[in-house]
Amino acid sequence: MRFSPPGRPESCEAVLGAEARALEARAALAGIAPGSWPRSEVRIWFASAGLAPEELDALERSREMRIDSRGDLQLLTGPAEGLTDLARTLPGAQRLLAAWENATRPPSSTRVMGVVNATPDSFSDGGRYLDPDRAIEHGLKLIEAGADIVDVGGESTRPGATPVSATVERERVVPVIRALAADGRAAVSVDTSKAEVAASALDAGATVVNDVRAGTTDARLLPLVAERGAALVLMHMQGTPADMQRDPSYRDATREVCGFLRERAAVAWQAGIDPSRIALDPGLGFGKRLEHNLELLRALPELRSLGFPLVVGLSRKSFLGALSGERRADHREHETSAALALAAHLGAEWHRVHDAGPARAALAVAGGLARGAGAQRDDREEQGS
Ligand code: HH2
Repeated sequence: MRFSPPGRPESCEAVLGAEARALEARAALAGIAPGSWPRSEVRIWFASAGLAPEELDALERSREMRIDSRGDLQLLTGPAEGLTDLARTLPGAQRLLAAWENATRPPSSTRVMGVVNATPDSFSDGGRYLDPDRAIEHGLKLIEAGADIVDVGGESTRPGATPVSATVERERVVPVIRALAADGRAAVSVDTSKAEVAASALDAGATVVNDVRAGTTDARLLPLVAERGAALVLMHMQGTPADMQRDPSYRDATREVCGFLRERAAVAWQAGIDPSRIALDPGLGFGKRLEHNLELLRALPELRSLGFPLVVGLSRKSFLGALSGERRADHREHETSAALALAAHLGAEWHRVHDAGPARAALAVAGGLARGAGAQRDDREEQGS
């Protein structure tokens, strides 16, 4: 089924389109940061099953483009101009070009999403902000420190956390959301998978729904988001918080996470949510071992080939402690800043963090590095003033 709401760039339609479903375009492999690969040269991994035999044939016959087989994947290299020429007549080449452009486009905007956990049991700050006044005060501090969005949650999703009812979750988040939305300086998001909680949060002024279960557990959630015109974060999780860290396993983590997010984005789109209001999150720490988290971080440029902004929540997570040896989650601020700057360099646009100030500083450094000469000029001006 094809669906293309007005205003959506053709490229994303091409990646999500039904006939492209089988296409595993792997653009900009690990180590190639968005914007850093010369855009005049194309380097795309794809599964040949995603192209019609005559399309593959035409690509192979092209004098400018080169295809190398690596297992079940093909690596296409050559000048972007050559692929653009082929794309005029070959739909398969069009899809490959679209995936490449999405993966390598410079990040459009970076956003800091400050976490407000109105819970007794969150993994790094459980119990500190259960009291609504303290949660509001914390949210305001995050905004002052530079958060563009504050993400308010009333149920912990740490491994083994006890689920709470919609009534309890709503009572925890609504007063906090109402106050932070009334402040007006930052957007407010609600971290929930329950339509009932999301509806009350949107009534209280939230404009973003962050669902770590990507709309898979409550069939009313996506239609609600569509009807209210809210933005939506769809996150990947393997298993449930109760069992996700027992034995996470993947044959190909990148491909599975990519496939899941693409499918959920398509379902959200079909439910009537404007694609320009969808962001995707690989769900670091949710049903993932250390190696899966690292692989997914390295694969951020590939995940961008889906054409949606990427949200990354790595703040204080245990895989960072596994690397540095820091056992206390609330002492992992340096690990968080280092990983955040790398994630930004690889194309993450929304950064979900417990401390907004250090995140802003890390983003300023990553942004300066990406901008190069322009940033140096700014520095000189600052030094001279
Ligand atoms: N991580 C947590 C919760 N919500 N949402 C998105 N989109 N991405 C994430 O990585 C993510 C998330 C876990 O962090 P936290 O809220 O601090 O902990 P807890 O779930 O224990 O409340």
